[in-house]
Amino acid sequence: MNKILVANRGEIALRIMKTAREMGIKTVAVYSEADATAPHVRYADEAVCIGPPASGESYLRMDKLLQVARDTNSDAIHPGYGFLSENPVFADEVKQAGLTFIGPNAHSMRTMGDKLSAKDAVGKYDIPLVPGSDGEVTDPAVGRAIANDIGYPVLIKASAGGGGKGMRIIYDDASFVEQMQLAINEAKSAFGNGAVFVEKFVEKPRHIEIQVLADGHGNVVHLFERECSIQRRHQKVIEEAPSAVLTPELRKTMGDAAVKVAKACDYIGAGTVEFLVDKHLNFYFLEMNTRLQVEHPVTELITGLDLVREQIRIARGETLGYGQNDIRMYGHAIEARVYAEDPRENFMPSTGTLQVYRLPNGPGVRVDDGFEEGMQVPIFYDPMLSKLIVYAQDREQAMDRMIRACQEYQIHGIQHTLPFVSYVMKHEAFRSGDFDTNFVKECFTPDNLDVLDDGLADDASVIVAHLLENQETSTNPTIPNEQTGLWKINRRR
Ligand code: MV4
Repeated sequence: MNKILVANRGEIALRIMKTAREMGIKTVAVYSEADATAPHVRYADEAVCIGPPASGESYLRMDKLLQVARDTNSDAIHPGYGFLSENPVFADEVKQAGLTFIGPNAHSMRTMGDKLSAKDAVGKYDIPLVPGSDGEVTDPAVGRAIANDIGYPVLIKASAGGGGKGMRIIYDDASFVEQMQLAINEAKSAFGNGAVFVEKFVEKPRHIEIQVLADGHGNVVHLFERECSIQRRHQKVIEEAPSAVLTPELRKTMGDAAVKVAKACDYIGAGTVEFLVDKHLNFYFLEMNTRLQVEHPVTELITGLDLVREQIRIARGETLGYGQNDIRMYGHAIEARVYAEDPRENFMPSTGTLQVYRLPNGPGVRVDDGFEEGMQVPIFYDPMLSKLIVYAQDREQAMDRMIRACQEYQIHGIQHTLPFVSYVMKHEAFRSGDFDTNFVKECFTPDNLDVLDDGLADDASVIVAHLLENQETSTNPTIPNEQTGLWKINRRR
């Protein structure tokens, strides 16, 4: 493999290119007109514009991506996450064009992309599933009987849904039939597939996922878990490894189950098996993500493996070269997704220019990002600015390190979620490890931020003072920076 086309943008495009470069492999960036000045474009050995800003006219255009791959003599395509990463048609077309798709085969994507076929595939193995219907339910009377059997509340899920889309919770028998009809109609219009199934609603679950790696020679291992329960509206905000609640025994049991899930769909590459874990630590298979995930760095930090390197090695046909017993985990890693969103305004997307953008650094701090000071944050894509990842000996030190890194990280010009991250790191429920997927809903209101993040008021006053000072001498206000010394003089922390 001599040249990889990276069919993505932002932090993940850069992340992939960095490993490719270490491996002596050339990279090709593709970019939309909105990303012409983006770091991933400059980092690549070659870069080709593939169209207007809208994803549908650029990053999602299979024909253009394949054309660029041919024109540049690329021999492989890495899809990153999102966009075309879990599209089986794209995986097949890449292969038909004589290129290597750095990811699983289309069969695995199809099996896991449909929730019913996923449950069907893993049901043949000894993997715990949430109690519910055995397959699709079309007759509301049948669904109602199942619901009464397993007990309310129940969830109706669309087979073609996922990531929280196409779910409907039902609390009582009286509303079941009507709700199920609505769920079917919704699934038909949203996904073009009306297939639904019934599951017991697991209340206050934790979301714990297992990273797996499978080579093309039948070797499958797991790389332990990531705890991803801190999320809002099905968007993860904080992920960590290991989970504060898994015992070594449960870790092994869930890891073994995840390996079986991978085998159930003939998986090849890096994948993630999602489980729900209830308050009694019962776990249930939920779905499998057939891509490299946003939160992969926490696994890299506790295992010492480079997941992109493993993906590339597997795609080249190499064997893993190690077994389950060779893989160890050390220390504790936490990732915070930094979004261009205002945590004080119900996480509304915030747009603008990164007028000040200074990274934290020092022991145990990693930032994966795709922005630089002075850049506009484009409105066309995901509002994630960066991933702030910390690593330390244990969970306590990792949380303290995250708080320190949040203080060092300077982002001005747009609203962002760093104050929220600090808040979570100081919260008793998070510190003790006693939290679930309802944490944000139950434990966070915007009022919390101002009390705990005393640095923000300082930041605001420094900026206002500086702008006022500047107005007297210039019509062109500058931004406070290290040269002015203002940060150091005025800040208490
Ligand atoms: C559930 C559940 C409770 N019981 N299934 C949400 C996304 C999709 N992957 C499945 N999801 C859930 N399925 C049963 N039977 C609760 C959720 C859920 C959730 C799961 C993982 C992470 C965050 C979540 C937030 C709300 C609901």
